Amino acid sequence: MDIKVNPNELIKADSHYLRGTLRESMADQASGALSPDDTQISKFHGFYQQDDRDRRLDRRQQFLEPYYSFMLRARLPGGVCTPRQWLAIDAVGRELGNGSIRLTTRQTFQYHGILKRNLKPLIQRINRVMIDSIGGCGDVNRNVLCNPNPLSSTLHAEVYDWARRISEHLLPKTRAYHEIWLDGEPVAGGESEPVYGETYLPRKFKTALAIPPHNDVDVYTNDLGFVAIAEGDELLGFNILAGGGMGVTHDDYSTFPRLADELGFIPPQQTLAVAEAVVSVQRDFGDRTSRRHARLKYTIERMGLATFITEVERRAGVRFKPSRRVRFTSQGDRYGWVEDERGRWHLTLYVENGRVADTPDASLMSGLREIAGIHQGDFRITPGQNLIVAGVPEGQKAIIEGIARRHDLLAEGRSPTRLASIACVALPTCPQAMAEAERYFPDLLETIEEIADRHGIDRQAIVMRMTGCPNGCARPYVAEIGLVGRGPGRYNLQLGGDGIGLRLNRLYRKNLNERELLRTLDELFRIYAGERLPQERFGDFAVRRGLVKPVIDPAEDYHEFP
Ligand code: SRM
Ligand code: SF4
Repeated sequence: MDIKVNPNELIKADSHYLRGTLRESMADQASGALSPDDTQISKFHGFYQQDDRDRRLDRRQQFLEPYYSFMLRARLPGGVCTPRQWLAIDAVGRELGNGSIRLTTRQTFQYHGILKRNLKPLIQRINRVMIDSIGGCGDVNRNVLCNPNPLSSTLHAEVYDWARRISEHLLPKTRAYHEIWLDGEPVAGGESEPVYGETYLPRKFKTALAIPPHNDVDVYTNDLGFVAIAEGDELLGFNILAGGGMGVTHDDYSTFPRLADELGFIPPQQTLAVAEAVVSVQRDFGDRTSRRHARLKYTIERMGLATFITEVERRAGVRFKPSRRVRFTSQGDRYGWVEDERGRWHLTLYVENGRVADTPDASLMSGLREIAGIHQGDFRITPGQNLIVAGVPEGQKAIIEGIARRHDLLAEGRSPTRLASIACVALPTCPQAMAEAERYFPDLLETIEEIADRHGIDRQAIVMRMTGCPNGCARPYVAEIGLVGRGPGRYNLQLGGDGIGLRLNRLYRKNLNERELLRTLDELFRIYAGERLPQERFGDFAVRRGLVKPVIDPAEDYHEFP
């Protein structure tokens, strides 16, 4: 039988380990774009070609090519960077990007609006402060998540170190990035990719490390998860999870979000071997014909969990022990000051939907620059698109808090639901967006807050997440309320997450416009306010009240209506 591989597989195979014709594309001054094949290869180097969707029609009417620019995503394991690095990130965003920095749901930052001619200088500038964008995007392991807010500094440091080591271990080994962007010497002789091979993975691959009881990294939504098991400060090992993922295609019942399965427990020294084995099983068994079905979650569904585990054990040379018991209690960021065991302080700031910019109404970018100018610890980007000023000595607390207050970076004064909520980028840069998210969600939330207030539930945090399409970049399928873009001004309403990221929500109403959505939420909040049990979360209520059924097997019944 003649099985057709996806065209992306041929592009990767022909790219000479991710070089493609990027040099030629970059040298072509007649267009602001890359060649079509290079737009695929560029993702492995950390950037996407985009065009400003607000300007599409205007450009077409003027017979001009779309207004092309690039989004670049850095690699920043665990979201950690130094004040010196932040100052460079900030300067580059102002000088070579669109004047803003976007903190992402995977603890790194993106620049938007980079013109083709500015890509190379930009990559060189961030490289000077030891930041790269290798594998920021593309069919490889992406930025590795790690709980960013330490209470136990020793345990946290150890787990973060594993996040860094996994990220390094799973980096592509090709020298293409260094040659093309950093003017490195071409490699003499042949190259190889010991982990990935020359066609890399069938699809993107995501890894996260969680430190219970906080599930701020939404560990179950990743292809590969490590849940730290500790006794006091001592890291005993990890429970390993595999097969999580969010992306769905509207009305395609063969696609579904999925929470990861537990494979078992391993001691720390087996971490890299297991990570590599999971990646290699996905490399060899993942679907290379349909990108829609190529993530590890579908590979596990096809192979069966038991066969998958046996294959991972064989390749890693390990035997999983039974998973240890863990308890997660929260999914979001812990705002404000937290003190760790060494008496150092960590301040989680609020950055609405992760957009760091100076606008007529706000001066977040200037505020963070001012903090970076005096801060002696480091910064940590959170999986909730916020920023932690970490490792502040007692003597500097008041100064840093003063600057944060002046620039409206503190959480105080915001509703608990707003603080628990996130939205993806969507329009105008995201080519996949069907509806608004980042630009629209803050205003919509204002009306939702008024409704919550009217029903007396305004002190209750509800984890709410909005995306402009079903790809799930703000992880909306593990929110108590998910709003998933379907068309201009229209959203699917998902209900029933548990607020800690251990339960998928389910479609409640399809394709609502703003009026319908607000009316539906008004009615739901009224019932919730009247019938909830003491301390009962909104998502739990939605399930108990039978508004939606819990998802038992996503492959079987995710798309079923209540
Ligand atoms: Fe995402 C594609 C933005 C986290 C699932 N995502 C995109 C693209 C690159 C659009 C595209 O294909 O051209 C978006 C760029 C928009 C822009 O203009 O910046 C985009 N994704 C983002 C970010 C910036 C959202 C945010 O507001 O923070 C996040 C960057 C993460 C990072 O730093 O690496 C982001 N994306 C996620 C997550 C959440 C996570 O990983 O924890 C998911 C769901 C988890 C998952 O992968 O299953 C996610 N993004 C997707 C998908 C669907 C994948 C799938 O399996 O179906 C796509 C589309 C694709 O891959 O074809 C996508
Ligand atoms: Fe774009 Fe969709 Fe991701 Fe939002 S969820 S950033 S609209 S791909």
